[in-house]
Amino acid sequence: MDEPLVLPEWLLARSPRRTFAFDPASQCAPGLPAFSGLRVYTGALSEAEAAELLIEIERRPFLPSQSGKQKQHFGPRFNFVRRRMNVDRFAGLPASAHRLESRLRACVARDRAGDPADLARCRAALADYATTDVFVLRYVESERSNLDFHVDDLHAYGEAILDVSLDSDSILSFLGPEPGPADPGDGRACVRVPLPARSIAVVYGAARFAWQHAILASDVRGIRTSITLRTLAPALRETPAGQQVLARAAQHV
Ligand SMILES: O=C(O)CCC(=O)C(=O)O
Repeated sequence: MDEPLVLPEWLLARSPRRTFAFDPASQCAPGLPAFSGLRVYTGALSEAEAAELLIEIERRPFLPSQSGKQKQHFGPRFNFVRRRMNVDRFAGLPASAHRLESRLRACVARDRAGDPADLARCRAALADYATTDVFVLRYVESERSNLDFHVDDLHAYGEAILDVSLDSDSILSFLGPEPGPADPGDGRACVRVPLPARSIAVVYGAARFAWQHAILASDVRGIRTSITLRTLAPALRETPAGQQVLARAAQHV
């Protein structure tokens, strides 16, 4: 984005002195070594590839979603509160999901940046990953669409989460855990991660499990379309329903 990484006032009030920028060249937040578990690959898709994905997305209907967003979903449905999975209406994934997974894997295979232990953790998370769930989200600036801070459900989904940005630049904000007694008075750290159009990000490790993430309404310019790819949690994969999900995820719709 052209503008500096400015935090909205309510977030600044929560974390007055603890806001850090993520640097994709070194795959870390240089001011905050404790933040780990995120890699962003800028330019991972060509303009033609992003345009083709958007055309494919436009052919399918969007449904209204929370916080002014619209969505398309492919995968089993979850009742997160009751920890129930329903496979009935899951027929398969768009073929592009597997291509995006392969592209991310190729980026990670070439990656030499940052802390080798963090890179090893990323590779381990991907060794245990096969896309079973695709969420297309559309954000509209004039609707003040946003994604509230959350951790992706741990019972439903495995470690690695892949996030593809298609048509506009945005920022993914991460909010750290409450500081412990040894770290009093500083508030929660916030890491601001630029997600340019045509980038693919992968979240794992601490960023996946210990930090919450969000897309703030003030970080949406025009229309933003993202594709989030997830895998079934390991414990679910071993169940008969999980096996069905894996088999259906290999089918194309
Ligand atoms: O829209 C995005 O880029 C992020 C989506 C996401 O992280 C989520 O749905 O949990």
